[in-house]
Amino acid sequence: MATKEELLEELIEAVVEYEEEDCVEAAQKVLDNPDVITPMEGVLDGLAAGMEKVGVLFDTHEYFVPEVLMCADALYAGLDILRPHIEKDDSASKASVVLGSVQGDVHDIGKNLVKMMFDIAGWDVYDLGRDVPLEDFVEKQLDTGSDVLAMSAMMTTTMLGMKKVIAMVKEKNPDCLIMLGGAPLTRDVANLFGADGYAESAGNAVSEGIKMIGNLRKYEKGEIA
Ligand code: B12
Repeated sequence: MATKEELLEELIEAVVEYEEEDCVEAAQKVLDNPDVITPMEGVLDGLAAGMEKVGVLFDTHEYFVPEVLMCADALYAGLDILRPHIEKDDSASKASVVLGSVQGDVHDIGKNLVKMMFDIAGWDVYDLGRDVPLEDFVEKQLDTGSDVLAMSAMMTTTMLGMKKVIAMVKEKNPDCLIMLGGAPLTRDVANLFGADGYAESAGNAVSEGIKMIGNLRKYEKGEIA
């Protein structure tokens, strides 16, 4: 019987080698081995980990745009298999989030994984997509009254737009909680921009969201200053 490490390695390799069919097969193997690995582990420690390796190959100029896009196709093919088998937590108290990649930024693979995590956690997710005009974040947050506004940026240039959105949203709705993420961000930068939260990966985005909401409620009750 295959070990968890072997199954993860197959997923990682299929993404890195942009082998869509292998990725589908590797994802199917994950489903066939429920005692060894969960579909969620397959997504986060297999597919997403593979894409992170692709990032390194891109940075070192071993891969270029076409390869990266084919790797993303392989990732999504695996995700199509695994995603339906990740149970949605309907017991969780409902919260809502407006989510998108900021203006000028077409990177949305990480954002889509974050979206999936909020979905699974039972949140209402309003996904604005990628390259989202800054004003659209403000408009959608006000329209939906979402608890959280979450923005993704993968470029040092586009992340500056987040600061503008935060100022615009906070002016109109100071209670809206804002969470940032994406490779060039750090918790310090998020704080500096005036955000309420930051998560470095999809795996901890939901817990960060819950923590932010909990803090706001405690603050409203006067339990924290
Ligand atoms: C895939 C990719 C692309 C794809 C995007 C496909 C798509 N649909 O997303 C394509 C080929 C189109 C592309 C194009 C470009 N790219 Co590009 N791309 C990448 C690459 C290789 C991987 C990014 C990725 O998907 N990683 C995998 C995912 C799973 O990880 P992630 O995105 O970091 O997301 C995780 C966390 O960050 C976090 N997270 C992400 N968002 C959010 C949001 C919230 C709220 C939270 C809580 C968490 C969170 O959770 C995620 C999952 O755990 C990176 C290299 C790298 N090392 O990152 C370059 C990179 C981001 N690209 C870069 C650049 C410059 C470009 C281009 C301008 C041109 C170019 N030179 O290729 C263009 C145009 C981009 C534009 N206008 O937006 C640069 C950015 C440099 C910078 N610091 O500003 C990078 C870093 C490469 C480099 N070293 O030059 N790119």
